[in-house]
Amino acid sequence: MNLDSRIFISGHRGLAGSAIERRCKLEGFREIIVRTRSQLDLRDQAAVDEFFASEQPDYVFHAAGLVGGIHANDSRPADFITDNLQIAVNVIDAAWRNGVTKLLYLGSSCIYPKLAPQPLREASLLTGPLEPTNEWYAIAKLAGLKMCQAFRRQFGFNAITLLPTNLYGPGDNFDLESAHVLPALLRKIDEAHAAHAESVVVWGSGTPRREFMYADDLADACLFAMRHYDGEQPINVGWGTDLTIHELAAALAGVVGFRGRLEFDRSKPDGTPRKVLDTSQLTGLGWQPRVDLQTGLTLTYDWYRRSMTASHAREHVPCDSFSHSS
Ligand code: GFB
Repeated sequence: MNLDSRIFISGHRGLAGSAIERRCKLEGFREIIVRTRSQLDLRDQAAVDEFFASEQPDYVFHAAGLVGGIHANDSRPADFITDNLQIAVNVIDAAWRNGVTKLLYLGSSCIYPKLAPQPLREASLLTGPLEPTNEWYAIAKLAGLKMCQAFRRQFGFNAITLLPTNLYGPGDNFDLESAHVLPALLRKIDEAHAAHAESVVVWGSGTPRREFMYADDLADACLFAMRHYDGEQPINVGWGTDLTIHELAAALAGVVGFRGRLEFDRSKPDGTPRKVLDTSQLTGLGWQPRVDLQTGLTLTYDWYRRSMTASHAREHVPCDSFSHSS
């Protein structure tokens, strides 16, 4: 891969994809190809084939997908399995068919069996029942992972898979119904603080444990793996350390400066009790994450405040003096 390589980043407006695009620009790549969902619907096979035939990318970072937190996954099973299957099949097939040199496919730590031994090792994939709240998404992502392996075996296509832990950072989704836990709690705590509320509601018992990695660290791992890993087996990407949802909420309250109470709504699902990754494969190749949780939370909150302030400013500017781009 060199600075004139043609690089397609699918899902460049998402949390992972936007971090990968940010990193590729920082490194000075001159041919970064991106498409919004309205420009290219990755569920449309003919459109994807036509895109790859005309754009001829050399490398693909596949970060697109229908993603969401526990509530979104649990309430939209058909969307999560169908969209993610269609996207994976279309992109992987068209990439191989159009001579892409190497494709990096992003899975997720939530595709492991619900009760796999912790920390999660890549060999545990497909060894037990999945977490019911997101098995639809997990099955689709596992199918994409298996497709990468099948195209390597049958056609020699260099497709690799990374399995990141729960990500967070600038560009995350803060919609309370579809968001992951970290951005959802950050927003709820920020709004409780601004409203001088006495408490904030945390879903579930607060006892599940989660691992979190700053999105720019994932982008760094993606560039590293694209350059240095050519194996068939998926590789975990994370810190290998976790904390309870309760501890996360307390850490977020500390960053925001909220001193109210945390209340736990046990009518909401806890999901998988724990999913901390064994990161020895990737560290064995020489990669380490760099942004620790406290630093990452502070950076994310700073970004969140700036982007909320900007959007409020947009809302209050008379629309004839503000050009709306589609
Ligand atoms: O990030 P999250 O929604 O999904 O985390 P998973 C869910 C955990 O956080 C559950 C608790 O234990 C929730 O009870 N939680 C507490 C909250 N408050 C909130 C809140 O306000 N919003 C949310 N969303 N959770 C996801 C998968 O699993 O992991 C996705 O569903 C994806 O497919 C992602 O793979 C990485 O971590 O349980």
